[in-house]
Amino acid sequence: MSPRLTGDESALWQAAARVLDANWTGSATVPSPGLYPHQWSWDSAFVCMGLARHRWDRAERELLSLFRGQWSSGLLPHIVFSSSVARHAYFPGPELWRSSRAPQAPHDVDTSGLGQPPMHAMAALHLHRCADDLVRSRAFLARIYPMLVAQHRYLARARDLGGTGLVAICHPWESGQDNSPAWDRPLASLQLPPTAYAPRQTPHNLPTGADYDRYVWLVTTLRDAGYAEGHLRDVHPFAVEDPLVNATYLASTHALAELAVIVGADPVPHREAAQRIHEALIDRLWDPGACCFRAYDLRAERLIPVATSSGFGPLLDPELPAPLLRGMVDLLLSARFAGAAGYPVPSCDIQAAAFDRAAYWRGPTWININWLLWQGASAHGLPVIADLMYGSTMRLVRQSGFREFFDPFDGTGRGSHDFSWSAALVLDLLAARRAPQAA
Ligand code: 9WN
Repeated sequence: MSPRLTGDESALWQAAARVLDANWTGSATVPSPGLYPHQWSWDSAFVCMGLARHRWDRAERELLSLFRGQWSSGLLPHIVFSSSVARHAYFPGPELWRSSRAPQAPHDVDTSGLGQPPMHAMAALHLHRCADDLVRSRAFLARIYPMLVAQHRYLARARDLGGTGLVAICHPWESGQDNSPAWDRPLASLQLPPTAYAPRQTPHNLPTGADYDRYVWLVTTLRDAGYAEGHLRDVHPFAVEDPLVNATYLASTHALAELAVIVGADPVPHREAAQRIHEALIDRLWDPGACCFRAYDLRAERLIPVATSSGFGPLLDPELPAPLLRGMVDLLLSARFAGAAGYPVPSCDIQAAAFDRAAYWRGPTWININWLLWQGASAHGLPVIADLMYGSTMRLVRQSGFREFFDPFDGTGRGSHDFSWSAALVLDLLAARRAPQAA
C-alpha cells in the first residue's frame, strides 16, 4: 500500500522499508542480521504488522515460515533456526535445545523448546485487515487458523500451570523481556548446581554471565525432562504469570474469535476463553493497593513487587474496567514512567532500585512496547496516551535510527542497528495515521 505521507514521513517510510528488505532472508525476517540471525517468534509477529503495509506477500510467508517450527503438541517455539547460518553465530543454538531428539518437535527444522508472547492471531487478523486481495487473504487464514488454534490449545492445556485461566512462562526468554527486574527474585531462588553452564563469551554484555548460567540451566532442566508437560506443571522451578504475556494471550484469543467467523468456524469457544482470561487477569495480577498489574510468581506464591512496562500490557484488554484503566494511565503518566522520561516508555519503574537506563529490559524504551500501548490506548479512546506513544516512537527513530532499544531520558540508540521490529512497527504507525480505517 502507499499511504499519503508528508515528505519527511516518506523518507522515514523508505528507510524503514529498506531495513525490512535487507533483513529478509527469502522466507522470513531476521530480527537483526548480526546479533539475531534466525527467526524469532514474537519478532515475526511484530514484523508482520509492518510487512502487511509494505509487502503483504512476505507477511504471509513470514508467518508460515514460523509455523514450520510448530511442535505436534501445539508449542510455537520462540526460535526457528536457519540451517544456513554458521553453528556458533548465535548462542544458544540448536546444540543446546536438541529439538531433533524430542518426538513432539518437527524433524526437518531445528527449534528452541520454549515459546514467546502469543501475538500471532493478532498478526493474522491484522494481515487480513490490511489485505487488498480478500480472496487470497481468506485462503491464507483458512490455512493458518488451525495452527493458531493448536497454539492456543497448547497454552491452555500445558501452560495454565496454576489452573487459573492464565498462562505461565517457564523461562525469562518466554516473556520476550529477558532480564526484566521482575525475574530477579524467581531467578535468585533457583538452586543451581556448582557448574558454569554458559560459555565465557556471551553475545552481549547484558544480561550478565550469572543470568546466563540460570537461563541455560533452566533450558537443560527442561530439555533433560524431554520437554514434558508434566515436568513443567509439577517440577520446573520457574513459573510466572506475566501481565504482558497474558494480555497478548487475551488479545490473540479475541482475534481468534474474529478469525473463526471469517473462516466459517465457531467463535464461541474463543469468546468463552477470552472471558476466562480477562477475569483471571484482573483477579490474579491486579494489585489494588499499588493500582497496577504485576507478575505473579507461582512457585513462591506471591506478586512480584517491581513495576515494569509489562504491567501496562492489559491496556490491550477491551473490557478493562474504568477504575483500573484510570489507575494504569495515572501510573504511566507519573514520574515513575512517562512523566520523567523524555522518550517513554521506560521498561522499568524509574524510581525502582533495579532501574538502569542502559540495560536492555531494565529501563530502556522498546518500540514494540510503545506500539502495543498505542494499540491499547487507541482502542480505549485514550488519544493522549496514543499520541504520546506515537510521538515518542517517531522521535526515537528520527533521532537514533531503527535501533533495538533506547535510553528513555535522551533517546540514545542502543543494542543492534537496523532492528526489524523497530522498522516494521514504524511502518504500521505511519500507515495507520494516514489510512486509519486499516488500523
Ligand atoms: C533470547 C530477538 C530476541 C527478542 C527478545 C529479546 C532478545 C534473545 C536474546 O532477542 O532475546 O530469545 O538472545 O537475548 O529479549 O525479546 O525476541 O530479537
